Amino acid sequence: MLLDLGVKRGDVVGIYMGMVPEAVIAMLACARIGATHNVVFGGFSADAVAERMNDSGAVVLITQDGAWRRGAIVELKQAADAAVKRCPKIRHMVVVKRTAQAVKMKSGRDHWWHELLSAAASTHRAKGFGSEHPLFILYTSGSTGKPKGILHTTGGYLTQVAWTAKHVFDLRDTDVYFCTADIGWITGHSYIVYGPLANGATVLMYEGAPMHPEPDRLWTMVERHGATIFYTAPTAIRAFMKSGEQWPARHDLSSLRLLGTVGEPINPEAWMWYQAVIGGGRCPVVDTWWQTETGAIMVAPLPGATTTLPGTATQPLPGIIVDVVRKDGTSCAPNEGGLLVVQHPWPSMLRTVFGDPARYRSTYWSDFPKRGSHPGWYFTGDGARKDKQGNIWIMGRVDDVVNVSGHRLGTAEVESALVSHRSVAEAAVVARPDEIKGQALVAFVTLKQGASRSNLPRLAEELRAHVGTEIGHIAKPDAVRFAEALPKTRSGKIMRRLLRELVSGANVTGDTTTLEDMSVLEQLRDED
Ligand code: 7RM
Repeated sequence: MLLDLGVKRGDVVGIYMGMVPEAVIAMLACARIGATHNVVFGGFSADAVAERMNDSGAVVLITQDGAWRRGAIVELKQAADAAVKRCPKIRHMVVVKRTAQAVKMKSGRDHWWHELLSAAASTHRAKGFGSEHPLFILYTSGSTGKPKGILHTTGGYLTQVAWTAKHVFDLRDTDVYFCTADIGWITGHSYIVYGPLANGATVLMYEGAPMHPEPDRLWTMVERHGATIFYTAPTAIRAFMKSGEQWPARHDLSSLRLLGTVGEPINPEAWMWYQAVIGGGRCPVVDTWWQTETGAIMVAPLPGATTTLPGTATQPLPGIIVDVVRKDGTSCAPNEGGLLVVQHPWPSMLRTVFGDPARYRSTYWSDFPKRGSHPGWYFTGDGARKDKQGNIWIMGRVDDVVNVSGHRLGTAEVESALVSHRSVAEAAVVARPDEIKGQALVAFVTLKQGASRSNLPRLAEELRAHVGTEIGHIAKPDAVRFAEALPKTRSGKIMRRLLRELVSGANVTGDTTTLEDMSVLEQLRDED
């Protein structure tokens, strides 16, 4: 189909779809003909699509009429139309029929997937390409407003995603592997599509929302399909904890034999809950640290070989050389907080920021540059500490690491302490400038269903005391603010930058295009 539309090797093809099989088929079709795919998450707006298509120079956009989400239609074709108006290089749109409501088709430009397919040749011989041939561009947000087009290539990327999928998930032929990520994120690329499929795995892919129509939606599917491996994010685990154990308890989850997490530090409480309630105490939990930029898992236990510990992704995988260092590049002492660097190239590393090699250098390679005999290190942007056993404890992005009265604290640690309190569902901790301490902590907290809201000032005091007991008085937040919800990106990451701007008395000025629900921010601001 793509060849019939004149797509050539090296052309960029946009994919703006929900979680339908055709999305994976489209990605693999690009790979077969040497086109570079640029998947944009189906929850993004027309503006976000246009920006990403134009930045990458895409010539074709594959989309669908609509996607199903909580029983309603997400109008993808409509949004794609609005986007493509501003994308002069896009020559064709291919539209999968999924929801079948009426959509406008522009003749000559727009084509139905099923019509192109019935006209296309029924066989195609996959072409071979060099290992450094571009495979995909995936946009990710940085500290500035403009998203970065992370470029991955073919050989090294596939080598590392295939190896890590096989060994970190202990993937076997009999497994039914279920990863809840969306293919619009790197986790979907590497651990729904390329890693498992390169191993010939059976992959379970789910189109809808995790809590719809009820909070046991995913457990229904684990039971029905006999899923054996389950990979999700801490934010989802905390949401399941919040809705209560009765939901997983309704289902036979005994098919599960391995659980994974990714995306943010997992607080030990959530790790224990996941292990006990979902894993029935039988399943190893693999906490996997990696990034869009690293392409594949870098730090994680090898089940059966590595001793796991709640809250740490444990040790770098074989061949991955990381360290926690000070700003001057010297190694930190055990448990001393520092910067997580990768000191040796790895197969699936990003090759550049598409169209902006200067930004690639300055973002990743300027903190520990190549100089004299120093080879130059990759800076992850994450703060971490390494314990005596060599386990890596991620403390969050460095902008989430704060200094209170000369003490270096990971806001993630304070959050983890807060979440270990019986009333707390989720917490986000940020710093505001403080004349005496340098920085002071403000905690935003959402409460579990059923937690008493009758005396919030007393609960705030209790939470401060609780953090005092868990970490030490230095970590006690100066203020605890109760919220209905926390501002999150569509992939579930708490946008601490917005909270930081809010508590610093500054206007929230930065980019908010990745915020899932704008009203959450308004609500917090009104209470200010
Ligand atoms: C895979 C993914 C990357 C950032 C990374 C960290 C955080 C990811 C973990 C984690 C603690 C983990 N790619 N992060 N995994 N923090 N423990 N297991 O999420 O590009 O979207 O984000 O996510 O800060 O730098 S990403």
